[in-house]
Amino acid sequence: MELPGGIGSMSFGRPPGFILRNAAIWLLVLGAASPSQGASVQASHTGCGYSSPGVVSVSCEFSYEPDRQLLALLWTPGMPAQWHLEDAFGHGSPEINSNSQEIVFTGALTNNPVVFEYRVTVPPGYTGPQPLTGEVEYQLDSMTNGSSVLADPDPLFVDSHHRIDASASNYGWIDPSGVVIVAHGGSANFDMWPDPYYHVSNVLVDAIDIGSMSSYSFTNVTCDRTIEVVFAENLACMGTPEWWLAAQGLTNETVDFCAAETNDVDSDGMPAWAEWESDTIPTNFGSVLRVLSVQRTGADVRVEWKGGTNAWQSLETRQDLVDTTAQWRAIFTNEPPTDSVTDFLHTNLTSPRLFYRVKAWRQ
Ligand SMILES: [Ca+2]
Repeated sequence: MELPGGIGSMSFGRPPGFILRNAAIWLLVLGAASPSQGASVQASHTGCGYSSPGVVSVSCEFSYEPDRQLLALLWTPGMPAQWHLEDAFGHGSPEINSNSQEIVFTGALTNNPVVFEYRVTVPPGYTGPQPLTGEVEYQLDSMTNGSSVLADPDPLFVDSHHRIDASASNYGWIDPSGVVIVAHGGSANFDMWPDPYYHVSNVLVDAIDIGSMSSYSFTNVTCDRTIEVVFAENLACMGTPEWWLAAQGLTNETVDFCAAETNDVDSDGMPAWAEWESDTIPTNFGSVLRVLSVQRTGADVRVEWKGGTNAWQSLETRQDLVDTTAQWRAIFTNEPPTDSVTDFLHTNLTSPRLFYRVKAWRQ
């Protein structure tokens, strides 16, 4: 092993002539040689896939305690036989050393983390997952001897094929769905199909929202990928869900959704959009949000009303309808599921006159 120039005092704990065949054993030997140096370092590498023949790129990162100086670094990739370490570039001017086995750093190691990339040529005939390892020797200024870590993950698997995980929220589907296998560098197209009265709200590719679309194509796939489609309900002009208007039979070929939501087909005084908000039936005159009675007994008032069962309700009161500075004030909030008939006792009243109203809404 040759170390980079300028650090001749560096001394690794590996006995001279020790031949590394098993990374776990090597780590054990070094750990015994440097038991209490207390360095906090982390090495990691990422790579996705390869074609055969072709090239695989591996991104590497080595980080250490921020108040330390990195004196030396040596990165030894492990890879399938016949795979060839080609070149490297990044922080510290990494180069492939003369034995084509190790990456040495010929420049100043002033970055923390040290970030670099190396490339490996893959000969013909390889398919499927292949392991890559990274054995990292280093010395910080706080250490009398060098030490080592294995790059995480150990091993890193790269693959000639990749998977695209395709999934959909409720109210639609994506085609194809589930796990789709794609060759390295290949393509795959996905179509989004919302249920009736729904639309594509968001498409997330690798968990990043890229907006709304009816299809999406991956090209030059070099890593595992994900795609997820989220559907949302279509809303008429005033916010009433189209599926609800259709389910209530309020639309036909001549009535569009925005007209349907303003109609009051059961003549109960509530247009369809208000019946949606209060969860009452827009085709049933008796199903409507309405105050049934207001009864005063001494200083108490009992208010009774009817409505739906799956909307929020609040009972509000006000002393004066003319005075614009007077505000409606909520005295009771009814959280769904509610009873279809509710009453509330307003107690210890001193005002000679009070008005009440009931409000309903969906969340
Ligand atoms: Ca009704």
